[in-house]
Amino acid sequence: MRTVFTPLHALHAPATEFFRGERVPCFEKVDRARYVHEALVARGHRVDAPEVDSRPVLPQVHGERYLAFLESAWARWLALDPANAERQPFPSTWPIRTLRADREPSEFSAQLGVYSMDNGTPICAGTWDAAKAGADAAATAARWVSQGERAAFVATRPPGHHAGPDFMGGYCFLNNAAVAAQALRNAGAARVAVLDVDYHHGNGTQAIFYERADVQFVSLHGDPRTEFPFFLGHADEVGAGAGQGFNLNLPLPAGALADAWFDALAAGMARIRAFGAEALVVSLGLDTFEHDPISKFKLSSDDFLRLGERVASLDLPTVFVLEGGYAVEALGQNAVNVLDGFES
Ligand code: SP5
Ligand code: ZN
Repeated sequence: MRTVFTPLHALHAPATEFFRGERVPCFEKVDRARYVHEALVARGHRVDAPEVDSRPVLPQVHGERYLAFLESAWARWLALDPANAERQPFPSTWPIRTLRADREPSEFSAQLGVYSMDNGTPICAGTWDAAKAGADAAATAARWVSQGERAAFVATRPPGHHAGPDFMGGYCFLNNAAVAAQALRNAGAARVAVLDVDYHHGNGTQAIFYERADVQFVSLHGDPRTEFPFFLGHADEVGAGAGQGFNLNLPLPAGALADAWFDALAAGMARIRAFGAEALVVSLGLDTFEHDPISKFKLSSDDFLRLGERVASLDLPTVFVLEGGYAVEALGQNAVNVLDGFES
């Protein structure tokens, strides 16, 4: 399969995140993409650099103010205090119920609260450049597929599916899957389906397309009653306005086994067929793996071959976008199993 990878992902290398009140090393590590890249090369997949600028697509899926904030965030953090170069900004105040997000504060740390859904998504000096390179990679894969490639894989980090129209969160900054879906639309696909198989609900992707009838969002994920992102991903979220009926959430209990997961996949795929999608984006999180350190589904490495086979049966031009997956040493094998299953 044609794949797109850039070493610029390594510019996003924050040191720590908060976990149970402590700072711990980030789960979303630079090594994730290194392992995936190594496995792609070892198993004979063609790897190219991004060759499309995603800038024209970004404002179609994110707000301009959010984009401007994200691009300038590190410089503004440094402007507060040069010693901040050795520290990471985290939000500490959020405009939740009764507070106003429409009056954007001028203070950087307050804006950080406006544009973040959690305090688990650290920014560092290279975050914008890495995230932008990842979005470029997604736009590149979409172009290849719209020009006739059967499928392409975006081997990128940081991930994207928690990033909403105007906020970051869940280790995500720019929504790469949304960029790919929008780029496929721009290239002429009338209807695009996004199938999100990450352990966590893709709240950002859902929010971006929630009122649209041209992009269907279908997600399998840990039940938000117990699993991050907690505040979206329930089965009663079906889309709104023109988008009503084009959003399908299939939450499964933490601990769900592979058989239940594949049954839900079949239900999601039936809806994609009924929608009449002309192209498919797969938000390929591999944190459904049985040994993932932060997730609770039980898929084996062989199950990822099966996943690839099942997705191929939709017979659609397909862009795979890497999302989560924190069992780092197994990530390359598991990701490439999906691609090899797809091509088998
Ligand atoms: C893209 C993606 O997979 N983002 C996930 C973000 C999850 N952030 C919250 C992590 C909280 C970890 N809770 C772990 C419990 C382990 N016992
Ligand atoms: Zn995830």
